[in-house]
Amino acid sequence: MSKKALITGITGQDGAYLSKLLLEKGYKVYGAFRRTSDLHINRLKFLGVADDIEYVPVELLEFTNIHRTVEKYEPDEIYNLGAQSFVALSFEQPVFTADVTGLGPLRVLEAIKDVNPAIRFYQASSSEMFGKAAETPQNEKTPFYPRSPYAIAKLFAHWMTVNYRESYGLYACSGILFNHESPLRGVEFVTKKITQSVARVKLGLQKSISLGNLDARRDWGYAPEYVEAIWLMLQQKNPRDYVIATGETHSVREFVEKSFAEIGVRIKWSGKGVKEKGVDKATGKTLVSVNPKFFRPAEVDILKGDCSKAKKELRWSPKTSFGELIGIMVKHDLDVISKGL
Ligand code: NAP
Ligand code: G4F
Repeated sequence: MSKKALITGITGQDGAYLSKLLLEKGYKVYGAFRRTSDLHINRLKFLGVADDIEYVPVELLEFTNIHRTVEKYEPDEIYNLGAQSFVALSFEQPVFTADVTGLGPLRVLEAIKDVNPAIRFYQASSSEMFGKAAETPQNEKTPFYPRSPYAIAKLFAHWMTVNYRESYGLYACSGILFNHESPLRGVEFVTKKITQSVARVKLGLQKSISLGNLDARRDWGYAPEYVEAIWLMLQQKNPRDYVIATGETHSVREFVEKSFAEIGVRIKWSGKGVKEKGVDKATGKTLVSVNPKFFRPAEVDILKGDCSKAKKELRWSPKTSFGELIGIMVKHDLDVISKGL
């Protein structure tokens, strides 16, 4: 009999790629979505899997709803990907973020404990939990120092996952995933914002791009590979937590330069701080400027992961390079924007 998986956050980037992976593996997939005026399943449609999912309304703020869903659908595995996932917004909506991103997973854990403790649980934890990191690269033993309401909420959920595993024997894993991107990434995140803007500049639809901290460094990987690691975590003999990362770190500035290089433009930087500009070396036109409105009250300066444990125990390793990832994203954006999609 095929396994049953319940995925929260089905409409998001990872929800789409994970659904596709699980369907290919023969799973019955229940897609938990929060009710809005429109069920936005564009990512699932893009991957050609929208019609193969059974949609279930699940609100992470509502315990009774989660409990009934777990009881009714009897999943073998629950992947909790649902969250208020945008770090910048968490400074504006800290209480909401704490509730959805922090308490949401606890509600799911409680439902599992109550209904069927044999259900396997995955929690989408984040490298943001390392924050002002005590060491580089970061691994499963690196101390946490969260720098945003989002990261603090994720840390609460991380420790709850560990606690329910240790207290009640649940098969519960926390995947500490570093930034992972794709053509399906939300437009508010810096990578997609850059690649989409670069495509629009190339097509004459936009003149320039405004960004925040150009010096922040992230470990950016390719989302379709990261959902494989997520699935692998729930297939082991024993539940454990894993860092998933590429082991490379790059600045936002490098991301900008490489993205423009994809359309044959070389960027020359001048000025400092909020006066800094990135100009087209050939034409002198300003293509990049800094707007302090994109600065965060507290920043995470550098993230770089060490995924040795996942390599050894899950036999997972990243494949797509930083340059390849940017190439995939810019090409996709050029393609869909030029077709008016
Ligand atoms: P995403 O594209 O922003 O998707 C987030 C999902 O959560 C969406 O489906 C969203 O539904 C859903 N959601 C939000 N609030 C909800 C609520 N109150 N009840 C139920 N569902 C709710 O995020 P992602 O990039 O796929 O990331 C998946 C998970 O991994 C998130 O938990 C994120 O925090 C975590 N994570 C991501 C990364 C990364 O680099 N992508 C790295 C580490 C951890 P709507 O479509 O209705 O908004
Ligand atoms: O793309 P970002 O918004 O991603 P961030 O904050 O690293 O969070 C993402 O990755 C986490 C994993 O580490 C996930 F848990 C989380 O859910 C999310 O998926 O920002 C990346 C960096 C930041 O340092 C930010 O200050 O880019 C900098 N940045 C500079 N200009 C900008 C901008 N970020 C955004 N979103 N927009 C800008 O204009």
